[in-house]
Amino acid sequence: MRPMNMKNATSKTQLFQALIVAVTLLLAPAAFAAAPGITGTSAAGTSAAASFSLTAQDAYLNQPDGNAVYSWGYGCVSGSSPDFVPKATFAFPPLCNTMQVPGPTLVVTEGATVTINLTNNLPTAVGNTSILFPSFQLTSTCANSSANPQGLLACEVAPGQTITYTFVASAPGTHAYYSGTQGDLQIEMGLYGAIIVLPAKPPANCANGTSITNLYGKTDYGTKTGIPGFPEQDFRLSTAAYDHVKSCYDREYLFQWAEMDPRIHQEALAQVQAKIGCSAGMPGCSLDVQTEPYHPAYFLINGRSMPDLMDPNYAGEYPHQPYNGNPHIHPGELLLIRTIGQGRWQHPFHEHANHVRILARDGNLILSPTVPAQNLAGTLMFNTDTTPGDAFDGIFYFSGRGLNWDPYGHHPAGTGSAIAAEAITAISESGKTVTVTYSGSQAPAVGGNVTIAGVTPSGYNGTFTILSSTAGSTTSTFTYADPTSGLRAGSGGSATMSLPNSDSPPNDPLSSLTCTPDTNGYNTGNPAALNYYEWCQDHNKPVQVNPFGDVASGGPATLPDPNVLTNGQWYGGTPYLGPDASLRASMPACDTSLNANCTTLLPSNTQANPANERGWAFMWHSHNEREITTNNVFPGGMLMMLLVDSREFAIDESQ
Ligand SMILES: [Cu+2]
Repeated sequence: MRPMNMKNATSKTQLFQALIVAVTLLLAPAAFAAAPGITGTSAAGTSAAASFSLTAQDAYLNQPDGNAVYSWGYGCVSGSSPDFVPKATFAFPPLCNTMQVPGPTLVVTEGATVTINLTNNLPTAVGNTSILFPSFQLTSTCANSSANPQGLLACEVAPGQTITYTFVASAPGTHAYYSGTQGDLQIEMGLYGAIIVLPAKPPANCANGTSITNLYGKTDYGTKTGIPGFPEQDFRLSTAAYDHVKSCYDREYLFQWAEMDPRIHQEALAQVQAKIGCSAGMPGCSLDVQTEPYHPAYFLINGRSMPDLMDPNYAGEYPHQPYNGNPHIHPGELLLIRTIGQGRWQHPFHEHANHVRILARDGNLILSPTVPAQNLAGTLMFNTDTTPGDAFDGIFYFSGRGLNWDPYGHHPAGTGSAIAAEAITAISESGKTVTVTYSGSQAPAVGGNVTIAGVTPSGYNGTFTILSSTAGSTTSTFTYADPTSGLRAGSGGSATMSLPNSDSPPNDPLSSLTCTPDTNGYNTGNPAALNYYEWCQDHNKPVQVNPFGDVASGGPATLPDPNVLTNGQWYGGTPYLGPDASLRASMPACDTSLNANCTTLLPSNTQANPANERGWAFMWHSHNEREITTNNVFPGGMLMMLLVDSREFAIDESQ
């Protein structure tokens, strides 16, 4: 946790803001995780009673511009030790602070009797608070006492007092909870959260390995091909979102959208501080914060803004904002998107890469009127608006179908050879045949490509086809036909080419896979195959381009200048072009007087990605441009990146 005074100091200049954003983007690890929450006193997966002890308190929320914004939120009462879910191991220990925004995600099972004890530990001048559970019928009655008076919308709890709400978790799905007291102020200040109700009887087909496409539980996955990280931990809360055969999912993420107007928060803080020590219910012991006009400057997903939301769940920098927003899937997997519109505004949530099939709204599964037991009827949406107080569940998947690019990054030659950049020790020309001698004891394949860079004169630099090659004990040679006339000899530089039998294992374990299309065009014959669910029409059309990838023949794409197109480490709106993009982004310094085409593109942009990661990044964001800024600085606000990685890359949701 950074000290507050430091944060405030750095917020003073735009320069520092920009720098902090840039540095944070560079350092942000690839972090991705599920829908973390707490289960109260009964375990998830049972319909037994679930009891939660919550408190409402104040604290400060960290924003990427350096601000620490005074806020109110629900949390776990001091000293309580709830059960955290999912049960898989997180990189940072799960934590339920006494105040967090959003409030703790309450995970219960359909049919459970849910008891929530809420203690009002907000500053006395704030007055009463409460919780509304808009999807459920309360079974508790209101005492209508001084401690628990009946309010306009909810039974409330006076300062320092506790109230108990009970209801039966009747409807599976994603639901909101939020303050039912002075909502224009209390929800704005952060008093909101989510309830996830898991189906009591998830359909059997959702666990049998045919309906699901993910790699969880496929114990031999990766071990056969020497790929670390498999089997992956299972971060799902269940195998199905509803008691319906078509509601299976492979991964799930919860996104709560809300905005903040810092002026309201400053006014609340000033009034709270001016009334410290006042007695509850006495004249003057209340707030009069103007909630109009409304000019939000912070646009939050799960209480954080870009880029903070890409940091891990429970990361120490955000003691009161434990949940991140960082979806991550393999091609073909079914991603359950749980979304709630909190706050006051509607937000145009746009999922790039594919449309989203709406599964349910506020826990109401949308079924076919003719065959409801088998078929769903939710619409396919380009943009899934979030509406205040409204939740939806949607199913998303990405196969790469129709892109004309292979998201698996296969090597067309099928050799699995390693790429090497070798130092050139001599270069000579006879006729138009160039002989290159380089350090190394391996010869590249004839017919493969080599890219020469840094040679003087620069006419030798470029990408050429190898005509012949000879391996030696310390140096080896190859030849190519020079399209430039008049050159005699050169010096310096390096040659980048594919070399067989490298000491390192083949860097592309997918290199010699076959793709056999089913009737829909996907490779689904063997669920254990590395390229299971590949769209076969694009097989062997890798995104990596020689010399930066391991594709000797080059690929269909040329990497854009990251200074032009990137948002920090991610390629904004364009496919992330694989691990070898890092090489280009971090090329050693070069002398443009010797080679006009050499570039030094620093700071590098993809270094944080694991070496074997190759996939695609897509912005998932608000389509309101203002909302992808933080205090008017881009990038920020409601912006996250969906990462689609090929199946050889083990997705670690532990962060
Ligand atoms: Cu968009």
